[in-house]
Amino acid sequence: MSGSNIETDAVIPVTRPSMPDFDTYVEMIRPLWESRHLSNRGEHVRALEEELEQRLNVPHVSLLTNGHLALETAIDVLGLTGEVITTPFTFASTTHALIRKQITPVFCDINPINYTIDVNKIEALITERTTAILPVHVYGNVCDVEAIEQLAKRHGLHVLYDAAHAFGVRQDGRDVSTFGDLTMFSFHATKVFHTIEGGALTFRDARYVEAIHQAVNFGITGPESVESVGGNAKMNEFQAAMGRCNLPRIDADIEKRKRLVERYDTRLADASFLRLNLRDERTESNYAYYPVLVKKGRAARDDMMASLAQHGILARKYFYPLVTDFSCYAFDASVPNATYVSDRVITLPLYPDMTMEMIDRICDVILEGGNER
Ligand code: T4K
Repeated sequence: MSGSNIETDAVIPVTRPSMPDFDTYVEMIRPLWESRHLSNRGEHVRALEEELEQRLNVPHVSLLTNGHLALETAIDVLGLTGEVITTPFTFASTTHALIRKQITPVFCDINPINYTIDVNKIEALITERTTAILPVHVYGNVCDVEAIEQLAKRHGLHVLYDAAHAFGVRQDGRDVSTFGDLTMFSFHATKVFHTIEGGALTFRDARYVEAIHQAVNFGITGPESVESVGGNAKMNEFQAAMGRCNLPRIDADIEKRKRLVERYDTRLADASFLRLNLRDERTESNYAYYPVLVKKGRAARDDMMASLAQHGILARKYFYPLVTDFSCYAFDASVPNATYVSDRVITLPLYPDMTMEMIDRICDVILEGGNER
């Protein structure tokens, strides 16, 4: 045991943004003082879109203000209505986006293996009002993309992926950005790749390019023409410049994350009171999160959270409560696997600036209380 306590040890947050060299960012934004082209598809936004297309090996990337508006924009562009089948085990944004677009979310339980939507339970939820499936690659764990594609084809449904956590993740060598009709990414400060705030839609079908351009910029198609009722969801030049500084650093950051995850895995391997996140051999991970389940249940989980907090370790319960239990909704969904996971999950601190000593400090606290859990 390290003997650590909050009086003497620095606080360890659940995450911390990875920052580029300050001068590199300043050099990147300096020309903006001259050009004064600060937003509305400037040079950095266009360049970052191309750089991301190359990096993700996807035909099209459109940048947006943030991940949430990317979801709402995708719903508009795909013309979704009625009901959309989605997961309850996600961040508020996924469900909020549907409801804010007057769509009824229909909650499908998750699989207990990697916590993504249970494909075997989707078909029973399809009605004549269903227009799409909205799965989430939660923690960067990849959904059963082949089965979802087949199901969607059979029923004529759109597929919109929420890949907020999955930047750079590949399945059998194929980037997650290339699955479904549209895939949404979050480039929020807390994400593996960030543009301070930011988001993207990625896709293979060129016809979405113009539709997204209009949707994020008031439907404007020229100085004297407005062809659709779009909103405003444009990324600005300062965000894109941050992205251009961060993109060349991403492989090194993922490598650092990987080494930290390996340390957690080694230290916690014998903690029989925990279930660790399984990584699939087909998946090239981005090591975005380190979720563990405290098998015994919610009280034991909350107890572990409290003892971590006492030692200055600010883990989080991503995602508890389930969105179905939010006080702003009144959903009565039977989702036992999601409830099980949500009641037991803790996401431990993980970010590239962490040291092995910090991981050890966290594991010491967890293992010391282990027997009571
Ligand atoms: N879909 C899914 C599945 C998502 O997880 C998200 C976002 C979205 C959609 C929507 O994408 P965006 O519209 O956000 O692009 C955080 C993030 O704000 C949110 O982006 C993310 N998911 C979610 C999982 O985590 P909070 O409420 O937990 O953030 P907060 O402020 O408590 O910060 C968490 C930790 O990060 C703190 O310990 C402090 C640290 N932090 C945070 C910020 C903002 C920093 O060190 N610096 C910072 O600037 O939601």
